[in-house]
Amino acid sequence: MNFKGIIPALITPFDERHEVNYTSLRRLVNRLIDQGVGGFYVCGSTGECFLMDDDERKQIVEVVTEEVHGRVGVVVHVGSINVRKAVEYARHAQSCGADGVSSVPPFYFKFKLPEIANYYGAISDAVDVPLIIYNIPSLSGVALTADDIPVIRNKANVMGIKYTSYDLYELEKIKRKIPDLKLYYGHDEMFCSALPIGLTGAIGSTYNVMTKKFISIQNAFEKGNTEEAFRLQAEANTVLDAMLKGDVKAGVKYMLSKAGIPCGDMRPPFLPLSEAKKSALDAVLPLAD
Ligand code: MN9
Repeated sequence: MNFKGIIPALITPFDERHEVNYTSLRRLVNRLIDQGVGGFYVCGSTGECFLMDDDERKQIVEVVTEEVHGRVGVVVHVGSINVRKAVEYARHAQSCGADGVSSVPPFYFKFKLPEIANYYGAISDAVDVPLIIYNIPSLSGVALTADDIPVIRNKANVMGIKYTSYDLYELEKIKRKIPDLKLYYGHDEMFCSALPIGLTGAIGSTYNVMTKKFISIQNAFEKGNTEEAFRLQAEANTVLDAMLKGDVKAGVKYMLSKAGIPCGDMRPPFLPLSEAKKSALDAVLPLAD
């Protein structure tokens, strides 16, 4: 699967009425491919998936796969606490030509590991494309460990993990104990710190907008120029610091809108970005390029 390097967790552009802006979505996809992204992660938390109608989630996948047209890999997040919905989204993603599917573990009811494994098994059984586990304990409330993943793998065709946690010790354990599992790191602000563990790629919100910066970080690291890689990461993190004062996704949308791709605000109940937070972002914007 052609899915590696810097991979945006695609934001969902909205218009003034919070309806999906498909024109901006298509433009964003093309701009990001031109900038050198190594794939797209569609309808994830950054894409506000849990605030979308079923039809919208599907239409976004249809538009993105059509626009990408095989130029890079597309993985669709199909997560839903309702496994029947997750299976439906997965089948639909495959029918659109997606290269893989991904999901957060089922949440809210505090499911046990065998239940989580069955959830992934049901998705995997429904499609031929491989699965990427989405581990994001800060939002899902479920922290999957190196010991948990083989249990899930007994039930599902898991090729990788999107790992959005600051716990790099656990990530190293995953690498050591499951060497054939592809690692996609998910915290943009620690990309450089996670790289030496051996990543296939990184999937994150700010790769929608600080794309070139993060590709440069990866290139510097691969050339052995760690100092330069961390210097660039520090610049990116100055922007991320300002973004993390609000919602990162709102900051990404604001920056893209300023760059000529109108993305609107996040969907309610998220509040729009305050003027103060916009000004704080404006002040550090030159460091984003
Ligand atoms: O998975 C994103 N995580 C969340 C990706 O949305 C919670 C990241 O890209 C973060 O937005 C970013 C800031 O913490 O690293």
